[in-house]
Formats: sequence, C-alpha cells, structure tokens
Amino acid sequence: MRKCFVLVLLCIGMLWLQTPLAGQIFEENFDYPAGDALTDHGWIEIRSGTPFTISSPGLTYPNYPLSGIGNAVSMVTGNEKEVKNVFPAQTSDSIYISFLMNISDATTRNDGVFFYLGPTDIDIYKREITVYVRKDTLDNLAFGISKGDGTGYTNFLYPMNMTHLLVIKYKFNPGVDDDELSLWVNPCTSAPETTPDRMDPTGTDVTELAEIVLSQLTASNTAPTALIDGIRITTSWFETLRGDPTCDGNVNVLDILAIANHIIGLAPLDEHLMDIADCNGDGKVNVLDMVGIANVIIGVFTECPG
Ligand SMILES: [Ca+2]
Ligand SMILES: [Ca+2]
Ligand SMILES: [Ca+2]
Ligand SMILES: [Ca+2]
Repeated sequence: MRKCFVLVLLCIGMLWLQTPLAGQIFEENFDYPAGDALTDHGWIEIRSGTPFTISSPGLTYPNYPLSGIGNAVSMVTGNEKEVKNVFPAQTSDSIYISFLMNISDATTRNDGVFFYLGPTDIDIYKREITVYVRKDTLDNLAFGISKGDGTGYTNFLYPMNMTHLLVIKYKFNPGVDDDELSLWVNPCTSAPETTPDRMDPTGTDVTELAEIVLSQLTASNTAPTALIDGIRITTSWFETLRGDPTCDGNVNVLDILAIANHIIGLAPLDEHLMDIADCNGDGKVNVLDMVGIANVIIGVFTECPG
C-alpha cells in the first residue's frame, strides 16, 4: 500500500508545473532537419565560410524551458564563419539571453569568442557584448563576458562534453557607461535571480541590443567546437517554482527528500535553495515544508502557498 502511494506521488510529481514565461522576445530551438545549413532557416551570413549545420539530437537541461526541443546547431573550430539573427531592439530595463552549450574542445587562450550581441546592422569588427570560453590543462571550462573592453572569466569549474546553461543579462542604467553585464552558468531556474557568477560593469554602453551572432574565427582557431541549442531572449528571469529545491522543474517526493537531507545535515541547501524549499513561506525550512510539498503532490494545494 505504501509503495503504491509513493508511486502515485512520484507520478503526480512528474507533471510539468512550468507555465510559459511572459516577456519572451526571441526563441530558437533549431527544430530543423539534421544536416541543414543554419542559413536555410532564418540566420543571416555576415562572415562567409563553411555553413554551421543542424545536428541531432538537441540539448537537454533540467527545468530549462527550451530543453530537448528539436535539434541543435554544430560549430566546429577552424571553420571561419559568422551568422546573425535579429530580435526587437531593446533600449531599456533588462534583457536576458540564455542558451544551452555542450563543448568538446576549446582554446587555452583568453580570446575564445563564440557569441556576441549588438545593435541593428551589427559591426563584426566591433563586438560590443561578447561571450567567451577557455579551458585549463585539465579540460575544465571557464566562461567569460566582456562589455567592450577586457574579459572577465569565471573559474575553471565546468567540465567539457557536458551540457551547460548560460544566462547573460544586460541591464540598461540611465547614466553614461554604467550599464551592467552579468553571466550565470548553470543557475537553478526554479530559484529567483541570484548573484551572477561573473559581472562586467565597465566599458562603453550599447545604444541598443537587437542582434545576436554565432561566431567562429580561424585566426588562431580559438573558437570552441560546440553544440548550441535553445537560444532564448526575454525581459525577465525564469518563472520560479517554490517547493523545487532539486531544481528539476517538478515538485515531487525528491524535493521532500532534499528537505529531509537538509534537516538532518546530510546535504544542506544553500541560501537560494532554502528559499525555494520554504513551501509555506515562513522563512524556515522544516518538516512543515515537507508536509506542504506532500499536499501539492496529492493535490490538496495546487502550489506551495508561500
Ligand atoms: Ca533544440
Ligand atoms: Ca547607461
Ligand atoms: Ca524538484
Ligand atoms: Ca517553511
């Protein structure tokens, strides 16, 4: 009987509780036939070379809204090529650009640019908002961002041949050259926006952001060999999901276990995950939150009341 109940809890918990996010202004799932050139599907060549092609399967990442839809795009180092796509120009507030990336090779140099952003009619010789990757001698990756000058990297924390979620935020501020560029790698998308892994508030402000570029330059073969997927541009952070400290997009018995392990000290939750685990919103993480999540699972609550 108890096994049956747990099974029912698991099944109910597997139901996807996410709702579409408001404020989405661009989405690319590479939902095209494998082998097709990217330029056959709305991307515009701005630097000629061997086409970037569609690769199957697509990339997946827990609780990322564009996980596992269609295929991905393949970029191979040494293939000089740049393609761009456009979105409605943004000139105020904040803009979030996120995508999945699985890297099988990268440079050890500090100029491994593969993605940049800019205004309408973007200038390929003036990359204003740039994203980089490099590896160390142990093949761990560090990601970098730059707002015009210099490059700030994360630590070498991210394994190759694993899918990572990158989130880049550009915040337009009213002063001169005071806009903020931020980067998160593998954030918990159930949790509210946290402190970024890397920030670059210095450098020249952009006038607007309206185009993205996938970039491969052959000069020193510094761009990574990688799959990219699920490019998403929005004006707000992810839809948060209270009761999901495992960050997988489901409120289920695994979240109860995570809270139990937190309470007994086996696997303490960090500050952000504690906020998500606090199902009843009383500022504490305890057995009452386990009961609250159980009530969500069995349908007494539609969501955590906190
Ligand atoms: Ca895809
Ligand atoms: Ca500004
Ligand atoms: Ca969960
Ligand atoms: Ca609580």
